[in-house]
Amino acid sequence: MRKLLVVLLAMVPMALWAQFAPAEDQPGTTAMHADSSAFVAWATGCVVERGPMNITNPAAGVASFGTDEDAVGVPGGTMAVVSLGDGGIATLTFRSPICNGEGPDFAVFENGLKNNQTGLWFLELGFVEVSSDGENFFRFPAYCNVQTTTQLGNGSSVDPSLIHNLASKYGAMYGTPFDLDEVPDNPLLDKNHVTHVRIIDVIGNIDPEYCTYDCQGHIINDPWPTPFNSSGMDLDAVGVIHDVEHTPGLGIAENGEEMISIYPNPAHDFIIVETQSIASVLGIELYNVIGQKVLSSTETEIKVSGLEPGVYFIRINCDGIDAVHRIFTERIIIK
Ligand SMILES: [Ca+2]
Ligand SMILES: [Ca+2]
Ligand SMILES: [Ca+2]
Repeated sequence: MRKLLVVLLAMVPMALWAQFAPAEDQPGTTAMHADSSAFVAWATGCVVERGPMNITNPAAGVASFGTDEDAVGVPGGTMAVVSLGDGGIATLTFRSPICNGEGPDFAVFENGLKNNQTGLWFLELGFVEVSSDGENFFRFPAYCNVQTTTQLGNGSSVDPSLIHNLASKYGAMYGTPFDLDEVPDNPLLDKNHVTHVRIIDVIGNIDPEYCTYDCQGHIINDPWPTPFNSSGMDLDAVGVIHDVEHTPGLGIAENGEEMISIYPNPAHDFIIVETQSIASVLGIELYNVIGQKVLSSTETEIKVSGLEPGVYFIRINCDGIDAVHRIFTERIIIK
């Protein structure tokens, strides 16, 4: 009886943690194989800003395994990757912008490895951010419920079900899916026109001086140090599930015209929002470049002569005649 109680008590902390989808070889996984027919395109461009091999010893130099090209196109597997180093950043671009369809919209591939002794996985995690203008990036709320008392070392393994919304949750050739619905709405992000995906290596050191945090404020414990040329997250590919090119009708009315047109742009005294096949405009808002709302209206003719000249974003919230709710964001200049 006492033994049972001990076992039950030991399970309590586990029950407090939200558990997420399990490893790719378990039922209920969300892992997506590289050959999945769900992928309609792959990243066409990648620029990596390498991080140090060891953030506590930058003089030793940066990660150097692979090249930016290794993250472009289809996944190549374990060795066809670019290593980011501690805190390194990869910014990927696409021929057609990613849009927010039903379920996951893209997936990130890394070269995680199963440890057959522990049954757990060696994973080098990365934060994932998206942008619809290449300037303002928005992070997927990341969860990592791995313990934070003992530093995971190189080669250590963890249970992927403790991890959510971090790249490299799964092993080589299996993508980790990301659903744009999970990024909090922001007027500076058009989820139906995502042009950039950014992956940022989770440093993994649990020392508060160097650590990184998940969205709950938990330190992310990730294998560290990895003081060699393949340091940090090893990016293989980014696969697109929903993009504008493969989603006919997104923002286009039945007669082939854009559903929203905004003019004049640049504007001086007023902006006119013209709609096509829109049942109702629920609201129009104008934001400055730092995301402050400067104006809101339900009129489609908006007086802007009182605003400081500069770059703004107009956000139009509406229902189409097809009963689909849409948000359009456009950059406008006020002179
Ligand atoms: Ca989606
Ligand atoms: Ca790392
Ligand atoms: Ca690595």
